[in-house]
Amino acid sequence: MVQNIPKDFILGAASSAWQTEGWVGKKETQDSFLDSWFKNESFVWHEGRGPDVATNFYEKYPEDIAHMKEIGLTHYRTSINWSRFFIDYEKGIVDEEYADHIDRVIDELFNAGIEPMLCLEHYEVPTYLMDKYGGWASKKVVELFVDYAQIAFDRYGDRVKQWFTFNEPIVIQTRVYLDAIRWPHEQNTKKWMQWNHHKVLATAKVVQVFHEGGYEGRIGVVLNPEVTYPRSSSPADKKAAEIYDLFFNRVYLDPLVKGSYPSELVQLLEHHQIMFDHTEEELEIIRQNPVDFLGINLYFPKRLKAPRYEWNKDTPFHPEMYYENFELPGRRMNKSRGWEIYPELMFDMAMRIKDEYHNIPWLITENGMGIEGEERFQDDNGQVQDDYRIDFIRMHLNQLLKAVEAGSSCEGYMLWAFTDCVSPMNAFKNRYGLVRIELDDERTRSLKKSGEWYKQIIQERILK
Ligand code: BGP
Repeated sequence: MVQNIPKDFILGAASSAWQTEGWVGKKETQDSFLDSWFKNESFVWHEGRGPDVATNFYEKYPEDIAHMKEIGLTHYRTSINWSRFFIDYEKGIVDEEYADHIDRVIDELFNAGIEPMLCLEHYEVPTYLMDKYGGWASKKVVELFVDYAQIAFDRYGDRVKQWFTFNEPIVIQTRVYLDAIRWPHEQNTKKWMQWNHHKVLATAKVVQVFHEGGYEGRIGVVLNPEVTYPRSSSPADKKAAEIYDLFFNRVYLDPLVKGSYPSELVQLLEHHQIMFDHTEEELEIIRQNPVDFLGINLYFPKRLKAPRYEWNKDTPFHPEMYYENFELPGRRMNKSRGWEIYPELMFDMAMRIKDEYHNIPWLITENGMGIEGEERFQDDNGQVQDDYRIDFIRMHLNQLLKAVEAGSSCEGYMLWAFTDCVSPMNAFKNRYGLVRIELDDERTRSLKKSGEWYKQIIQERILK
């Protein structure tokens, strides 16, 4: 297999503010949801590690960007930490010290020949807004987010041309309010939907501000739609996959790309009395302001089958009433993360966007392989010999490039993550980076074998 990688095809890497920065310079009043969760329930975080130190990117970013330059990344995606960006969230008073840090990171990236892409929220909703307004349950928070976006565009828009509102906007409320597996453990399915709607609405409003403000570049959202595969061709299994798709994928894809929620979803929400509070005006704003492009995070396939049991009527409604997960016997697994490896999903997602979402411009904003105990693979010089990661990237890129040949508008691939970093709960258990981070006080960095390989494919533009 030898494939040419188109000249302009993005070959980058991603991370987020909270998963790398650490708390150096953070004020006590600037906790995000993640910081508070970590403070309140640190025992669920692997080895008690979390966002407090992370990779200390806040101080070490010049070293990381030097590594990015060495590898030759074309783009780097990270987020602005909303919770650290303000001293006063309601009056919009910016923390100049933190905002300068973002300036320095942007400039350093450009000096290294790397284009930054910025996300306005990668789960970093401020705790203050959670406590005072209930977070994204509140329309006030939608307004404050739109104000924040405008301030960020005004400040960085002269240099940053590619923006995203959210990273995986469905995730926090799914874990917290739908599944109730995370602090503060409140089960509330209607609130889950309300958060979803408000993040859709906030995206549409920010798109409007971006376009009306005449900022240069484009504005999108990073979604994590899963490619659904029914267990069998039976109508019951197919229906299970379709309903899953409505609740977890189309709930964002349809309004943000096509301008409206799927009517089948609306019917289900009404039937189960979890329809979100909204106005006609809000739906109109969503209709008028689709995103310019999409980032897609894609790791594993979602296999589904029809449920075997009747739903217990005393259990609050959960979409799981309509489906069960299906584990394909013999599937290839990343055992560290418990995720199936199925590279074909890249091609399948690309064809779906082409056929059902008018081939809107998009790119893979995350894909990668988190592996536990990577020190096992360090050679005598301490370099991680991560051939498994090279194979993983190669297989996924191969499928993506095939999709491009088949007419997909996919513009690139960004690996999660550039350096090892902190995962929610798993912390540093599974390592994702092209660059290893030691957990010493210095957070010492070293390039893995995959980093050298990535450098080579970026230089040669050939995938072998
Ligand atoms: C995505 C998130 C990232 C990152 C990644 C890896 O869903 O956008 O923030 O964490 O998944 O997953 P995990 O950290 O759970 O191993």
